[in-house]
Amino acid sequence: MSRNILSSALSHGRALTNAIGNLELTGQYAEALKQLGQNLEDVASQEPDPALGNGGLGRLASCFLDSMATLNYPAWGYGLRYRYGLFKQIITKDGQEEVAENWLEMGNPWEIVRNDVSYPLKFYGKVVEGTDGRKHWIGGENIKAVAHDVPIPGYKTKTTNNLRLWSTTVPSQNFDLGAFNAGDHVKANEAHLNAEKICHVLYPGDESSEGKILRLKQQYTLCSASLQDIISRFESRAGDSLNWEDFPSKVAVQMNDTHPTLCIPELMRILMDVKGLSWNESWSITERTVAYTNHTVLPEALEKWSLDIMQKLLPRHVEIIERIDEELMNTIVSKYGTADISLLKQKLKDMRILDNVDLPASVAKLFIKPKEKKGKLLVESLESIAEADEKTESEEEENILSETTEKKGESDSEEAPDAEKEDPEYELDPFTKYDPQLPRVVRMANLCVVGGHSVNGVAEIHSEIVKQDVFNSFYEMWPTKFQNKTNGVTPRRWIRFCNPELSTIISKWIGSDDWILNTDKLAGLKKFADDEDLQSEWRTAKRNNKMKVVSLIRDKTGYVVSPDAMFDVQVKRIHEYKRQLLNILGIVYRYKKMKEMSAKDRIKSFAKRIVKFITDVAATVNYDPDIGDLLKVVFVPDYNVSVAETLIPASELSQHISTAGMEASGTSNMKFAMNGCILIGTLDGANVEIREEVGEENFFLFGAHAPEIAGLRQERAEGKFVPDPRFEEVKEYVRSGIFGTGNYDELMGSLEGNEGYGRADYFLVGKDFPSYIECQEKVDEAYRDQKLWTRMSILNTAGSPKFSSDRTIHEYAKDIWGISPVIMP
Ligand code: DL6
Repeated sequence: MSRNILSSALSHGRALTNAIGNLELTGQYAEALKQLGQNLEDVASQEPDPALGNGGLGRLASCFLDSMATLNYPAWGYGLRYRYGLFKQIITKDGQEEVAENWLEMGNPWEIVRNDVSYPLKFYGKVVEGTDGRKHWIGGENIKAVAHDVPIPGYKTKTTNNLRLWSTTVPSQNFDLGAFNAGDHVKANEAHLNAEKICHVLYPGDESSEGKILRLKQQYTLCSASLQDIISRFESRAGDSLNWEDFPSKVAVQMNDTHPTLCIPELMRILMDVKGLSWNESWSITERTVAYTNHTVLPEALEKWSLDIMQKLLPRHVEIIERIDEELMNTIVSKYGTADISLLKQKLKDMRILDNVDLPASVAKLFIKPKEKKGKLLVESLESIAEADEKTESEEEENILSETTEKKGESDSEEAPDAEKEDPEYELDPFTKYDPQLPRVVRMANLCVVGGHSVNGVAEIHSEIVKQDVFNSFYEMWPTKFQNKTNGVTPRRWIRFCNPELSTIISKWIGSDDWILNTDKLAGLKKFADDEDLQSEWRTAKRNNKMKVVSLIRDKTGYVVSPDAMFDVQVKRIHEYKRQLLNILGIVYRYKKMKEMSAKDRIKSFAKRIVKFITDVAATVNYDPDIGDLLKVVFVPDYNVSVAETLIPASELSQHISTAGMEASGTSNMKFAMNGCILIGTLDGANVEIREEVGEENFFLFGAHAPEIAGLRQERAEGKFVPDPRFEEVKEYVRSGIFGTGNYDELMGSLEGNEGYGRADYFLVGKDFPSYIECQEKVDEAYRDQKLWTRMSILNTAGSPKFSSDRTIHEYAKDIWGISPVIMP
């Protein structure tokens, strides 16, 4: 049995401290190093963070791998071995500079290169039908994927799972020796370069068509190599008793977002074209094997691939996708019938996998309408629809794709109705035809929902949005497919190892260190939340962690910050919906107010353009003698897991301030809460559940709620929004040039919807600004009362048991993969 997570990104962090921590050997290891004249911290800091991911998606996958090994689940991780990360970030006076992140420069001692485990892959070429009746994909570019294995040791267990990363090269016979010897060294190396560049960079730029092709090649490499590997293990274990029907009970493939969607047509291709199974057999196996986790509701982040590019690169997969799409359409027609033709049209538009691609004749002919007379459609009834309408709903659900498959033969033989020729009074609704002005695309998320047996969101509110909004038509069709799996983070890396001092205090007060495996025990801290001794130890640990951050900031930026100030932190990829702009404008507002106050009243306390704005504000505020230590702003460059491990334990307040309904979950919010940091946030993603768990009095809430957002946007678009004077004041202040010569007019304009500045404050910074700064005032007041603050901090840790990835993985294992732990003998 194996359960496999396929992820385009992984954010592992350093391996050494994690490995010795999970083996419970940290003390002995440090002692041994000491005898060699070294210290553990220095040695550990030599290890570069693997640059295999850049955000929450990849970090979640790494937490899952830790939990799967710790809980003894037989599971593998699969990913790509990128040579370079996204980029190394350098901050200059002009803003962000990006240079290649060469994390493999000194090699990687944690990987085992498995030259004995490699698989052939193909791109381009054509499809022919063989004499055996099977389709054969021939010709094209041949490459090979080579496995690199990274051990994932569990905590307090013998289980060590495997993370298999693929690199790409050419099959050895492809080296063009002739060209090389003839002196054409570039040509001789061309095939090598083409193959190897697939794994050169994490998320390569995809503005150009070369970039798009490269990304699609990456996705296919991940899917094909991993599936070939999984299948080869299944076959070798089955031996003589190989039965493909057993496949879904032995294997699960979890697609971490849509990047591995090609698993669906690739598994179909292998089962049909290589193993000789029928369409129906292959579909049934694929559908029961594959499951999909959605990680975003942003329409622009739901992947769409150009059908033309895909057709060139993966011709056989496009044939398979076309057929899945056609069968889906038949299913939709069967379910909705033709009584309400505009409903049927809407459902086809929502759910089709292919967008802007001709409807097949059998479906198109349902949309014949009288010429010129708009609105009313004449419906031609098909026998097959009448038959399907008689079926019960459950029969339909079970047979959804297999029954329509049998009808395909019939529909294939039908000629496209030429309405004009048959009757000049009638014409096909234009929506049935390809519009050459628009691209033809494959909607990967739709393919995932159709091909997977389970679809899950990553926090309760997000899973509701997935059902009620993003995939509502699919939810109506297959309600039981949809579920929620609230994210979690591993308490090993994210408390025990990154915050040893706090961990020791927790274990002392709870009476054991069982909480590392059973976070429910953290709730035992609640009864001591007001205990002065615990409070004092808790504050000392926080302060010691803050001292580490003082050094980190000095080393990375040159700024000297005071450990007496409140450490108020936002760590997130920069994106408009995460509203770093709201945060920095809040800071500008505070700065302005401080400048206006007498000294004794003061208390301590997009993409590139936003980075520049933040660093410009920092440069002004931090050198302002009127402000001194009362407010410091630091942009920590080149954020990664190791930086987070220092920053999070030291944070006192953290910002989770996305526009409600837009952050799928967030996982740093969980890490902060576990480490006794209090959250300021909107009712979004996992914030909602964190607030429920830690208690609403221990969470600083502000901002509009998700159901209000559409109405507020509408109000804004209609010019009915009246901005708060404090919001106007802060924008004016920025425009006055106080933060240097940078052009902030455009940035501020984007919050107003001035002509030329795009969407009118789509993320509602202006709307939430007053409640945000008022909430910050409540934060300041609470921080003045250090007893109250420490109590809130303790109750955040005590209220965070739910957010262990162990809980999340147990839920995936039970509800999606159907497996139990297997203890190593
Ligand atoms: O589920 C892990 C992580 C969530 O915590 C974040 O809320 C979500 O933004 C992130 N999603 C992605 C996918 N792409 N986008 N955008 O990274 O997943």
